[in-house]
Amino acid sequence: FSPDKTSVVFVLGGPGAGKGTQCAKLVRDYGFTHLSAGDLLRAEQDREGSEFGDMIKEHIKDGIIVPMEVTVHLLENAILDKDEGRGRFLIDGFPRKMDQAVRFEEAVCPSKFVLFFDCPEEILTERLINRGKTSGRADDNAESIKKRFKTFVETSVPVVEYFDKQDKVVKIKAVKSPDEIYEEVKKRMGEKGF
Ligand code: UP5
Ligand code: MG
Repeated sequence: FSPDKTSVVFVLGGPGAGKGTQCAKLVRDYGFTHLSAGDLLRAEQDREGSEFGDMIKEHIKDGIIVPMEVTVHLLENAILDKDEGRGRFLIDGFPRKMDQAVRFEEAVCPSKFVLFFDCPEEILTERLINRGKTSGRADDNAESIKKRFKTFVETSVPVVEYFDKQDKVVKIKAVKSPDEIYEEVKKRMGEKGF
């Protein structure tokens, strides 16, 4: 693994903004390796013998951010594990707190840019309540969704602003259909040289 030969793109946006949905399309068309911080945390939570299982579970249900050491460690391992020489990673749902952003870029790899999916809270709530009927996710219920939004506004939006000051944010309106949004994503990826 060599940071010089690696392209890391952070994918951010409120809960339900379509990060996972758009990442799947980018994996198909651009050969990215997709790493969702939330998925890695849920897998660690369920891993037999994990010392962090209960802690992760509580944090996810309350929509608050798991201490960064745990998440950065999981991401770093996944990057080393899945580095198949293509060197393109989408890091989905991370960093969502300033300390994570600084630590990851110092200790693992600086990001090329940030894809930020922007969508009003009412629409996101509707998507998540809807998904909650079948997702089995412990945080797809009205109470957890409210807490996830609070964390997003108070803790994660400042991260987007931090990258915006570095001119690294590609902001995409995420209200239309997944395919329409993806057309815009492809256009903006092209402008970034992909
Ligand atoms: N959908 C998607 N796009 C649509 C569109 N354009 N129109 C209509 N419907 C659309 O999509 C969500 C739902 O909407 C799906 O049903 C989809 O079909 C539909 P999805 O693509 O899953 O959106 P995504 O942005 O990925 O939503 P997700 O719920 O995964 O976002 P969160 O950011 O809330 O969840 P995540 O898994 O990243 O994090 C969960 C928790 O983990 C956090 O709350 C936190 O407690 C913890 N966490 C940390 O502690 N640290 C981290 O670094 C990361 C996570
Ligand atoms: Mg997701």
